[in-house]
Amino acid sequence: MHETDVNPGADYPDLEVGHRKEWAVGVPAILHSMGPAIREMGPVRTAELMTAINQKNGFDCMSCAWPDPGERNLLEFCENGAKAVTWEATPITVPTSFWAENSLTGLLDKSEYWLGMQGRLVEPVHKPKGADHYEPISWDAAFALIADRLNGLDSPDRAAFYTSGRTANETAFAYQLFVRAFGTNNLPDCSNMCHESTGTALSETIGIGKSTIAYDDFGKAELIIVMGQNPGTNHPRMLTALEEAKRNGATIVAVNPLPEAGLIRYKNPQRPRGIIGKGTPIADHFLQIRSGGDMALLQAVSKRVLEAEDAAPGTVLDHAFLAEHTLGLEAFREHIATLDDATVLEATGLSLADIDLLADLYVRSDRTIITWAMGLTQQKNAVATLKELITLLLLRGNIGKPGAGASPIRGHSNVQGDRTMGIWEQMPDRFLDALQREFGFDPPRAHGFDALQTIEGLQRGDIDVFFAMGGNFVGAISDTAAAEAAMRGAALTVQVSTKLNRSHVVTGDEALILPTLGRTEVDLQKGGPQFLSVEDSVCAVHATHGKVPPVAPGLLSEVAIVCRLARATLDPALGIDWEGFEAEYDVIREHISHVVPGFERFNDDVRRTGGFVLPNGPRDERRFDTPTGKAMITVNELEHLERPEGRLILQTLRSHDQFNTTIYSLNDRYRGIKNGRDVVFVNPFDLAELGLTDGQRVDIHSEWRDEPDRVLANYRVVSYPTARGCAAAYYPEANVLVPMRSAATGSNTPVSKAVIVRLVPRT
Ligand SMILES: Nc1nc2c(c(=O)[nH]1)N[C@H]1C(S)=C(S)[C@@H](COP(=O)(O)OP(=O)(O)OC[C@H]3O[C@@H](n4cnc5c(=O)[nH]c(N)nc54)[C@H](O)[C@@H]3O)O[C@H]1N2
Ligand SMILES: Nc1nc2c(c(=O)[nH]1)N[C@H]1C(S)=C(S)[C@@H](COP(=O)(O)OP(=O)(O)OC[C@H]3O[C@@H](n4cnc5c(=O)[nH]c(N)nc54)[C@H](O)[C@@H]3O)O[C@H]1N2
Ligand SMILES: [Mo]
Repeated sequence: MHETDVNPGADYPDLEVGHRKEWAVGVPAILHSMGPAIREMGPVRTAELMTAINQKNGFDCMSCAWPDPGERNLLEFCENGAKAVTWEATPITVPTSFWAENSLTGLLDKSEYWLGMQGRLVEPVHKPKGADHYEPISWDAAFALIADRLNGLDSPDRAAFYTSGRTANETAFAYQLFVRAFGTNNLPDCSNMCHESTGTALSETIGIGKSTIAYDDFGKAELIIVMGQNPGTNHPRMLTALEEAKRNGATIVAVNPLPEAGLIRYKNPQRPRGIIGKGTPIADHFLQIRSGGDMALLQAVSKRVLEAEDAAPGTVLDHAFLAEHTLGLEAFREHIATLDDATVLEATGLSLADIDLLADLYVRSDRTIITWAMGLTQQKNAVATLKELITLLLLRGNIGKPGAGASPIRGHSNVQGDRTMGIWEQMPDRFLDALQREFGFDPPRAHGFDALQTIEGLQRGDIDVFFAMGGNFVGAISDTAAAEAAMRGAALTVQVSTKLNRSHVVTGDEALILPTLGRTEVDLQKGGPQFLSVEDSVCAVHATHGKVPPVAPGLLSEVAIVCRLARATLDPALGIDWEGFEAEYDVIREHISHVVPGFERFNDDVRRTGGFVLPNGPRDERRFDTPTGKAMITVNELEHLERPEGRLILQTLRSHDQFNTTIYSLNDRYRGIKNGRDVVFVNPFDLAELGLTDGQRVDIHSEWRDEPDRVLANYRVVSYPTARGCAAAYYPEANVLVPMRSAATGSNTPVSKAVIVRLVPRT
């Protein structure tokens, strides 16, 4: 493989490595965030947008799925929210001349950063078969073309319809309806690469794949364990909630291979004390775990909980809860008794004192919340790890009581809502039955393809049409070279997008780009201005209203695109009122209220200030909708990564100035990186052991049986206090190191957080 094939623009001559920061957010961060906005958008548009983010009549910030507090600050956003808004609301647009001036071959050499910086997409464009350029096309011709190709397929299953998690509820519902009426369940989404392991583990154990807490529970917790998550960068407003919890007396423990800035210290920009001084130390305890060691840690803590109960019977376990609501305790007790401390120490890299401390804190706390994100979900053993996390909570009845619970922190701002609306390749029959009752057609029942299966389907030649509602599929999925080769095998690829990215330049024979409105923009339809809605990490649904005029005339909303495509493609005899949907989104909401539980009064509830919270069995009434009707305490064989001699465990993660595959700048301020992304963070003791030095240039090799090494060439080694034996590099560049077959057991999520690598000095 040619090393720059899939990582264009990866040369950073001005790379600087400075000191990492111990604190996060604070006033410098907010100032940082306003600079680019004011420069690009001017002070008036900036003020208009920044005062509308996450406000009651404003728009929902698209930077993450962190919930809004009941009481909102005037500026209810973070530095990274401001970056996301500026990135979308830029007045810069891609001119028509761009398409004639830039061939696809030329664009293949551009970085994600460069592509994103070209501005907003404003006209539909088409790349004909055999051509090396996109050229403008009318909306009607574009829809007619896609309809023609879809209806020409031998089977609807020869098309796949991807969704990225920014898509709002109403759009998602209309989109899955179109796809199922067309006849397939091939609905891969970004969640397959993200929190799928959470959905799988929680559905099996507690009967719902979502958080069991409400926002207010943070303020009531005695202990909060933050595992595998970097809130200072990815969910900055969570730090405010953690700070409040601390003020109320909570103890906070961070479990992470990296000492992430926000977890260590936080300066709250909303309060005077946050402006001066050193800020609040957030984590009381930091357990610097080895990558992939969480399953062992959770089992070890559960074992200690059971031992504490044996030492003082009746005082540690929540016996009433366990007897009434759970199954499986005895088998678990037997299994966990065999857990051996030596294996745990090896797997976690922690000391016995660390583990005893966490167990002691947990046994003493009556209300514990555990939060997590990608550090736990993107592991080979992710599903088993998360089942162990649930067991630990169940032992002391920490589900369905105030201040306690399991709290996956979602990534994309509506990734959770998209699932609620039916974006899933394996929606259960009760949803499909409801769809059938409401619309009178037979939805397909066979499960469709998830994200990795879609790439495999493309590789086998089983998929001809790939359609993406947002996102950057080839940029985000693992095994970049294989994914790109597969995508090139499609007959037609279609991207509905706000900005250019890699997925627009790696196309099928024929390709289309359909530009769309962003969340910040006013969405005017026949029925007047429309609003949309989203669901956050704690199952609260609220409206999002565009604020500024669209960046260009002629842009269609995502809803309009779905509705017009559906009208062009589907038999009108189906009788679905696509025209009505497009004119007035209340019509879509009315249908949702008949299909999706919890949305019965959707049109009223969504208009209430602050929206509404969806029902949640475990949280509301300790009801567990598993096949047994009980929460399941499971038995899982401990799995952990063996690290061969001379190798490191590499995780791929986000810098502070990126949103997934969107690169805002080449800096990662909290980690001390400037003007470059070609860095690999390694513990100084490991460097010494490997005979490497800080600043040295290396090739990162990932080794897989029966295939040549995968190589990420010419990276700068950065000596960094990560856990021993671990390393880190930025996603998406490092996707080349992860083969498709490296996926989590049970959820098929790419193992992005644990790649065994060898660092080879450049000569
Ligand atoms: N600004 C910004 N905000 C975002 C995003 C963004 O790219 N930029 N992305 C959004 C999306 S889609 C998502 S899913 C979320 C992602 O939010 P995060 O999950 O916080 O994102 P990552 O950068 O992948 O960070 C993973 C964290 O897990 C730790 N980790 C890695 N391996 C292990 C392990 O084995 N055990 C433990 N305990 N920890 C480990 C890493 O050190 C790191 O701190 O953020 C969302 N918000
Ligand atoms: N190695 C590695 N790989 C990973 C991860 C990792 O940690 N490591 N993380 C995984 C995770 S958690 C996720 S969620 C996926 C992300 O996968 P995706 O969701 O597919 O990727 P994004 O980079 O978020 O998509 C960005 C693109 O979305 C489009 N866009 C932005 N706003 C809108 C909008 O309002 N409407 C429409 N239609 N388009 C819009 C823009 O064109 C932009 O270029 O990546 C996964 N891949
Ligand atoms: Mo994500």
